[in-house]
Amino acid sequence: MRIVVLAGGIGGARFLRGLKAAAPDADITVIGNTGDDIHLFGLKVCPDLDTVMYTLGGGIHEEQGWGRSGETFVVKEELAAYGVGPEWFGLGDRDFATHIVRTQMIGAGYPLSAVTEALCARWQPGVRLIPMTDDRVETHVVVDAPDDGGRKAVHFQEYWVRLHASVPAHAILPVGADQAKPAPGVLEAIGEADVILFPPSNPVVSIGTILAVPGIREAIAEAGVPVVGLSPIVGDAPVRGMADKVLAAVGVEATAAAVAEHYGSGLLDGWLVDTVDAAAVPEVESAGIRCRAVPLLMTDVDATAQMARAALELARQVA
Ligand code: GDP
Ligand code: FO1
Ligand code: CA
Repeated sequence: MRIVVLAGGIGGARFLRGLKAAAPDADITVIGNTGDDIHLFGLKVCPDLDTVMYTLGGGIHEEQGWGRSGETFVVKEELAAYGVGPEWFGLGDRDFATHIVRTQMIGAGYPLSAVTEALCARWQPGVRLIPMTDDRVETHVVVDAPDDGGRKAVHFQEYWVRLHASVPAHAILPVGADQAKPAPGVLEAIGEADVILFPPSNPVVSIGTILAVPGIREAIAEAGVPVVGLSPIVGDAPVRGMADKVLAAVGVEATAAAVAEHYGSGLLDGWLVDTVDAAAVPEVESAGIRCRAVPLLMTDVDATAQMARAALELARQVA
């Protein structure tokens, strides 16, 4: 079975670990979000691709969910001693090596998709990980600019890591997405898929950004195979992160049903909500999306594998 998964960082990566356990023989292609990417200290950092690669490759900081296990921050401290920031972004020494290799290869002319493949040769994630695009896309968030009473756009990482998503987000801008092309292999994988899954990733700044690359949404809608998603919203709140804030910025309520309707029946065939949101099932079904309520907390790999099985079962039912 060929499965295509659109993934952000932590939610996508943890789901993939369960999917691999549930479908060990499946051929899994992951289309990763690169809208969170940021250039720092002359290096290209790809948080969501790295989170997937480290999580599936056994190098992730498990409790934190991002960054490397056994990490140290000597380089960051030394940069700070020179007065070189930003200090608010925690790049660790082990992680630095990944960004150095990536930046060096890009400088030598390799596209990000080829670089990601090379990095994965070390980590062996057990899936084919492809960035959504080789072109530069950066998610920016429009916030208030208190100094002049107006508004300004900040990089998504600045909104999330420096500002802790504690200021109102007025708009989410996937800068460069409209000019971006799907990376080699993306449309082919979608066209050859037996099933397409949306893990419980952020619907706006992870999956929404991938879908903003011209051609990807259309290819999924026209693939003619089941498209099944799992809600990142449980009990009217994100399990973690800022999905409620960025959903508000695009005018969508932070409920499992509203997220399904935001994707819409033109894209989604099936949707899983958590058992606490079972009351949302009729609303989702009346929007033309088959819906089931099952436990959706990724507390461990077994529980997550159970979620993946439920998604594949729903895919069979909507096929
Ligand atoms: P990020 O890039 O690290 O923010 O990760 P993703 O975009 O892949 O996923 C973030 C989303 O995962 C958030 O909106 C969370 O609510 C959701 N999430 C995290 N853990 C769980 C979980 O155990 N169950 C569910 N249903 N969603 C989760
Ligand atoms: N998240 C934080 O909350 N603080 C950090 O300092 C931070 C650094 C960082 C470095 C590398 C990396 O791959 C991820 C990092 N993250 C950090 C996580 C990152 O902001 C998030 O995973 C996402 O991009 C949000 O979706
Ligand atoms: Ca992310």
